[in-house]
Amino acid sequence: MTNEFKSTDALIVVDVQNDFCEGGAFDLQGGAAIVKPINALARKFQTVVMTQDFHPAGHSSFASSHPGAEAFTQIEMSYGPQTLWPDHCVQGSWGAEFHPDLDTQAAHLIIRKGCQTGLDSYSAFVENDRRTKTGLDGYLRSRGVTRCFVCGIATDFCVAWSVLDAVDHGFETVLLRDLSVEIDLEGSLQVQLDAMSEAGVRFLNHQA
Ligand code: VGL
Ligand code: ZN
Repeated sequence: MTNEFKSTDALIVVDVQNDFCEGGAFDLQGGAAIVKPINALARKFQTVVMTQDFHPAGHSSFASSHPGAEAFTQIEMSYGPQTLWPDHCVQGSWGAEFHPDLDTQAAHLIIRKGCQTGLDSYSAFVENDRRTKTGLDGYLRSRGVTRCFVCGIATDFCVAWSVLDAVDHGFETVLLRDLSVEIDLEGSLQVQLDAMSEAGVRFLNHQA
């Protein structure tokens, strides 16, 4: 992989937070391993954006907020289907903090998402009602960014939704495949890899 990134390139680091890594609410294996390579990569970009999943307690995406409902099942919200999750990334909790080894000082912008009780947000660009914007599109455009490199957690949820929205917003988009970690819920990883591939996303292995 080339070491030369352009001033029109941005790195978007999605949800590298304790709850998505080993020992957190999702306890995904492989989370910790992507942190140091992401730090090294971030130093090469002139625009680095990190996202932070940041829910109030009692968030509507938590199974615990819906009596009788189980995590990893789907319900219908006013804005469409919503997967229910274990309680995670609660504002002020350890799980919501970035992984302790993530070099957050490399970030020019940190976007917090999923902050409204009744609305989840996977994408770094638009929340799950597909109308509420995070402002990232305008931020990137005003810095002259034309290409987005995306990595982080989870490949098949927040990373994929961010990647597909980056394409929708007109950015050339690259998924850093080996710097992303998946949840893989009932085949969701393959579904999203196919969707990204169909959308014209380039897959890149950073360590190759
Ligand atoms: C995520 C499920 C719930 C993610 C966030 O970062 O992919 N997944 N909240
Ligand atoms: Zn969440």
